[in-house]
Amino acid sequence: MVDFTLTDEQKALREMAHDFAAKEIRPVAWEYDRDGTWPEDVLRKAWELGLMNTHTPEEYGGPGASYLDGTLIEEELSWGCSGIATSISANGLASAPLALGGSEELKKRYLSMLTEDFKLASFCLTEPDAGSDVSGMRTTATRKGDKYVINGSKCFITNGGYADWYTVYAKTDKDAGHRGISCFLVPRDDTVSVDKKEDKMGQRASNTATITFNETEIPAGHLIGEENKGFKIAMMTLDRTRPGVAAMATGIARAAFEFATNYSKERVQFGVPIAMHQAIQFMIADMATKVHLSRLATWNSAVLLDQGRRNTIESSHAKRFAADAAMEVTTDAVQVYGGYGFIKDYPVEKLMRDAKIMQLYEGTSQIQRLVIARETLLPRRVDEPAAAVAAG
Ligand code: COS
Repeated sequence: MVDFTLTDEQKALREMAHDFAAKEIRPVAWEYDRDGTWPEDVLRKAWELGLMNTHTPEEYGGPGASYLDGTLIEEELSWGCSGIATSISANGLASAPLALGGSEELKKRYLSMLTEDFKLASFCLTEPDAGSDVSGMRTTATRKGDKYVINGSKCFITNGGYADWYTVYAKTDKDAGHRGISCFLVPRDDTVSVDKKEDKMGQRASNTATITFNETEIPAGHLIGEENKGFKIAMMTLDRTRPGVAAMATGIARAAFEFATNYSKERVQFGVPIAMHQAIQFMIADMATKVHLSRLATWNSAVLLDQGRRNTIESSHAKRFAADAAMEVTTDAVQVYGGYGFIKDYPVEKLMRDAKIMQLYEGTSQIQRLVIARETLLPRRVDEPAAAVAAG
C-alpha cells in the first residue's frame, strides 16, 4: 500500500523540528552566514532537544528514529539554515559506519559518548586528491602488533575542528584499489591536527576543516568491519545518509519558494503585484512542483531503508533531483526578487549560495547520475535486505 500520510507522532516530530528552526535557527542564520562563525549555542540546544544523533539506537542512548523521521527533521532544520542543519546532522554521518560494522564494545563506548554529553564526531573520507574517486585515497593504516598507525590528510570534514572522534577510511593494502580500504574509529589526540578551516561560498555556519593524522596510533579493535572492506561500508553509509541530504535540499528549496511566493504578492510592478503576471506564476508553479517531487523522492528513499531494503538507486534519485531542484528553485527565487534578490539585505541570495553545496557534497550530481546509470544498465542485487548487502 502506498500511503503518504504521516502519523500523529511524525507530525509532532516535524512540528517540534520546525519550531526549533523558526525560533532558534532562522533568527541567527544570516548573522552566522555573514561572520562564518560556528553556532555552538544552537548545536547545544539541538542536542538537548534530541535533534542530534537521531538514528542512534535506544540501547546507546539515542531516540532510534526511523530514516523517514530523520528526513522530516532535516527538511525543517534546513528550512531554517542548511549550514546549521549540516552541523547538527554530521554526527549521524560519522556514526553510520560504526552502527553498520563496529564491534559491540566500540558502539557502546562511542555511540553512547555522543548521546551522554554534547560531543561531536566527523566522517573522514575525502582527501585533497581523492574526492569522487574514493579508491584514489592515500591515507594509510599500517598494522603494528595490536595497533594500527594512521597517516594522511582528509579534507572538507564537517565539524572536523570540534570532533572528539572520527570515522576514517584508509588504505590497508595500497595496491588493491577499492578492495584495499578499511574503516577505523580514531579518537582525537595530540597526533591529530586541524590544519585548515575553509572559507566557503555557502553553508558558512558549518565548520569545514582539513584533518591530518600524523602517526596516529589506535587499538586494532578500532577497525570497523573487516580489513579491506571499508569501501563497501562507505557506500552503504552514503546510501543511508543521502536521503538526509535530499531532505536538506528540499528544505532550502522550500524556504526559497516561500520567500519568493510572499514577495511576489507584495512587490508591485506595472500597477499590480508581480504574482499577477504569468511569467512569475509559471516560475512559482515550477518551484512548487520541484519542492513537492523532491520531498516525495526523499521520503521514498528513506522508507525503503526503514523496510530493510536496499535503496541505492532511490537514494541517488532523491539526492540528485533534490539537489539540482534546490539550485534551480533558489536561482529562480533570486529572479523573482529581481535586483533585490542579488543583495544581502534580502534572504534569497544566501539560499542560492547554500544550495550549491547540495550538488557537491555526499557525491556530486554527476556521481549520482553515474550510480543511477550503473544501477539501471548493470543492476547488481535489488531488493536485498541491508544485512545481506553488508555480508556480501
Ligand atoms: N552498497 C554496497 N556495496 C556497494 C555499493 C553500495 N551502494 N556501491 C558499490 N558497492 C560495492 C560494489 O558491489 C563493489 O563490490 P566488489 O568489490 O565486491 O566488486 C565495490 O563496492 C565497488 O563498486 P564500484 O565498482 O561501483 O566502485 P567504483 O569505484 O567504480 O565507483 C563510486 C564508486 C564512484 C560510485 C563511488 O566511488 C562514489 O560514490 N564516489 C563518490 C564519493 C562521495 O560521495 N564522496 C563524498 C564524501 S562524503 S561528504
